[in-house]
Amino acid sequence: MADSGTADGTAPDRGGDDAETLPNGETRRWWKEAVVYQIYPRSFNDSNGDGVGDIPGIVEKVDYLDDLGVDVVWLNPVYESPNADNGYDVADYRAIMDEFGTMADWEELLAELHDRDIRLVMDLVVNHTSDEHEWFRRSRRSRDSDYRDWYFWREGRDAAEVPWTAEEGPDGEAPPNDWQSFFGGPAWTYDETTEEWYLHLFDEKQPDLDWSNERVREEVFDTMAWWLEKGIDGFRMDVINLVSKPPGLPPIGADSERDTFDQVSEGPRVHEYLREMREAVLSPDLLTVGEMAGRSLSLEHARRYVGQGPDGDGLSMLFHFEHMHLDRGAEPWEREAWELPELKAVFDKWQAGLEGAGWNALYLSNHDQPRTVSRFGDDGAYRRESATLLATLLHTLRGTPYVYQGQELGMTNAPFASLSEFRDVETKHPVRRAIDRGEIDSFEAVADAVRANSRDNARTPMQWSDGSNAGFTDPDSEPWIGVNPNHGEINVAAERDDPESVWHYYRRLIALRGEHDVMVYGDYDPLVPDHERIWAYTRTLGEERWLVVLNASGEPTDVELPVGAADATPSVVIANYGDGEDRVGEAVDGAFELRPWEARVYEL
Ligand code: ISL
Ligand code: CA
Repeated sequence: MADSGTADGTAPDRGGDDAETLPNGETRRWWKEAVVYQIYPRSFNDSNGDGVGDIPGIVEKVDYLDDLGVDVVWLNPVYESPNADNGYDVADYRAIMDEFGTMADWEELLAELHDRDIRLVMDLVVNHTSDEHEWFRRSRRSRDSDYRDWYFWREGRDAAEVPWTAEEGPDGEAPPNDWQSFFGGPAWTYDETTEEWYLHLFDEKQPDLDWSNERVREEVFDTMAWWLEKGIDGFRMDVINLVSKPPGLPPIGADSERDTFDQVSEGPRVHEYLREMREAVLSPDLLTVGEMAGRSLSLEHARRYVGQGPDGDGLSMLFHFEHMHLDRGAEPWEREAWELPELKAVFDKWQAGLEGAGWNALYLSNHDQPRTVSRFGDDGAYRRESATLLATLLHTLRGTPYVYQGQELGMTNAPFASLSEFRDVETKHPVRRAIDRGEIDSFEAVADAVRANSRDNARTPMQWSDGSNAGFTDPDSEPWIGVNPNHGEINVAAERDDPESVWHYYRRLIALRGEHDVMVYGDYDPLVPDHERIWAYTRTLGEERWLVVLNASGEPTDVELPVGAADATPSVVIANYGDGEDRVGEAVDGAFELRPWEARVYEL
């Protein structure tokens, strides 16, 4: 791997592009070989006892990250913010939020990471700003402010003439169109100062920037250049597929199957804007990952986003949401049933769909999603087995794995007992609103579904120890969100002491990726796609061939796989039952017997 920078925070050399090509035509890149660790600073480690995680707290844990072996840290937003949406409402892109520390603390973090060859990727939140950002303050002042057209200001409609309504706003006036905020209610807020409405796809404190304004794009690119100058290694781009709004902001219409995400994602100029960004500030040596929110992203658009040729937008990779929508209904209190073949089909589609065209980002959870083991595994009797099986999956597909803090411990969803224990706008606002409007009876009536869906599951504090507050903050302090009561059993200290733990298994997987090109670059070929319990595939690079066999169920399962192993007794690379020692030297002949949630990786 290339040198990843120096202790004083200097960026690694981004010089000439003479990247090596592998036997299957894949281009070698550091960000393909990397494992990314995502840190949600508010919930990671609190250094000063105010109950809120902070940057000095992350600095204290840099050696922890180094021991785990990760190559990159993606930091959720740490910019100045009133925290209506935990930092996704940025008031100043070039300053650090007071609660998290100072710019000097951030610089120290970058230097400490680079010292250990760990790179740093920052969150770029530029679909919207905070309403407290200077640009919006000015925009709001008058209809002829210089900043007016940095945002979307429109006159209301006559409520008698349109089918949509809003509770707020002057009598008889409806918002400019029928778009809905992703956090509930209309996507427009009426502003008395100038008697117009402004657009916010998220919270009313998150007004959308109008990217069709060239000055907006220039400011965004300048901000990016400013952070790159400070030595960072890339960006995670928040809802970047929403930045080009359809001209005229057309309403969705009553009987349409479409929702607001469908209406605003992959807008007409999105690729043009990203190519402009690529020209202005990006390079193939940066890790750039676009968050492509919503359920309507097509492979065709995806290939353009990650295309590295002259017509591509040049992002390193993207987050799609297809697997995230399998179990979730339209509202926070709605759930959908799903079966394993559907989940496999989503991954098969994206593995094949980007082959030769771009690179996958692999994730099973993040700060917006429930915990991986509770959602796709079994957080009861087979917590360790299912968490390690899911870890095997994450690290053996083709793409770059993203590990969300606590996932390496098999942290679980939390037992929130009442609505007041939640902190997230995406949970609280829609549920309160639906109760007020009589659409649901009470929190208790929908508690199970809300608990299963909530983003707050991911946001309970990192479990460092079995002590009070899980070692996240001082024992006497009040954490900003409750600690999961299972920290007595699930915590870093205990798992580091136990060689059989989820943590040690993650550590081994991460190390393996650094040693085997086939694990990173190998072609992916699915086996038994319709099997209801078994997930199996091969990875092939030149002469090397690996087989991954996963029993994604709590039942012992037999399976015949058409693998045609050259060697009848292939070696086990890694396995989650006693490291597969009991299988060494065992003939496979394509017939496998797997224990509940058993995972095995063979070298054929
Ligand atoms: O898909 C979701 C939940 O299942 C959404 O929360 C989705 O992740 C979100 O709409 C887009 O997320 C990003 O932008 C939001 C912010 O609240 C999220 O934390 C961020 O990841 C607005 O900036
Ligand atoms: Ca703190």
